[in-house]
Amino acid sequence: MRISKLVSAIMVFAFLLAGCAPATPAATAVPAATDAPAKKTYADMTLCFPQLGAESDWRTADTASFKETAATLGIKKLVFSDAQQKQENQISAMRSCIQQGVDVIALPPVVEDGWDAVLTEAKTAGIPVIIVDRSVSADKSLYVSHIGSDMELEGKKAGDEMNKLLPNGGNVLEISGTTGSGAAVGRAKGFRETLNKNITILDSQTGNFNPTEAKPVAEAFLKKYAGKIDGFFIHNDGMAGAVVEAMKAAGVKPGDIKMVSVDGTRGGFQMMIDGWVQADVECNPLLGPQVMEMALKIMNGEPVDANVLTNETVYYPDKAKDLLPTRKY
Ligand code: GYE
Repeated sequence: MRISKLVSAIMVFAFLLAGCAPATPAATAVPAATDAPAKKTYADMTLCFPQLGAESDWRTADTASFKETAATLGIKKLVFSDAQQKQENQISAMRSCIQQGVDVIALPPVVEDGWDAVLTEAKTAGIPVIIVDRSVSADKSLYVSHIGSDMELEGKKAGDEMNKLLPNGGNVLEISGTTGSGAAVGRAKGFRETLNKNITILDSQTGNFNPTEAKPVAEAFLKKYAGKIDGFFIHNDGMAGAVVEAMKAAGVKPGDIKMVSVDGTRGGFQMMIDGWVQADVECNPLLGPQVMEMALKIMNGEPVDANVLTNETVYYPDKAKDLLPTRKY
């Protein structure tokens, strides 16, 4: 009974197929269908992610996002490495990925310059590159897309906040991120473009996005400019934490010196709750899902946008307590 039903179903299907078949002989139609390359899935993907370092909570969350997304989507392999903030390490990690013949490279460049040679090598090998998080100065033809934040806009937002915090003007100090990095360059530029004329940047030094390196900078600033500082613009929350420690040691009370920071990490939220930070400009590190989705499209020859910007906001102390438990990083 069942078999006869199956047979008649097959016959009906065959009949329908014959009816739908184009006038051309079946012999040419059939190979055309089977020749079409099967769509690649996440299970086919080997993604190279030469991470730049582990200098901040932002970076830790970014790394976790890539590892977790790779596991959730079930990609074939994530080739992960940590360059410890050294460009030469990132370049050799990329070269090793090119040699392995990975499908796509997602590169978070520690600095903007100096990528032309290795990007050309990837292109010659036919391996597409997505620039992730920070930007590169290399020609756009050397990579497929950039996914990340608008760092200049973040700097502008920080400048707006400082203007609001110091309506009568004043003196500010800046501790910037890694020298020559897209994040530090963009934030410094946007900040200067927006800052009111009655606010003076007394000094600016790098803390390399790293609290340990930012601490002595903050201590030296507080000594050198004692009594003259109205505001701090700090390029990330980790370094802002180091500034708080230095302020405590120098006897500065929360809010005496206004502080604007960037990232919106849990640490940043806690500093807002405790009164040390008055505005935290969000920078989203959870880039794994967007990057892997784009990598798959590229593997399947589908078009992708040349620049994908992350949607970000500014956080303030008034809602910090309510929002802290919801923060993912
Ligand atoms: O703000 C900082 C990290 O490149 C956007 O790098 C990123 C920055 C982020 O170390 O915390």
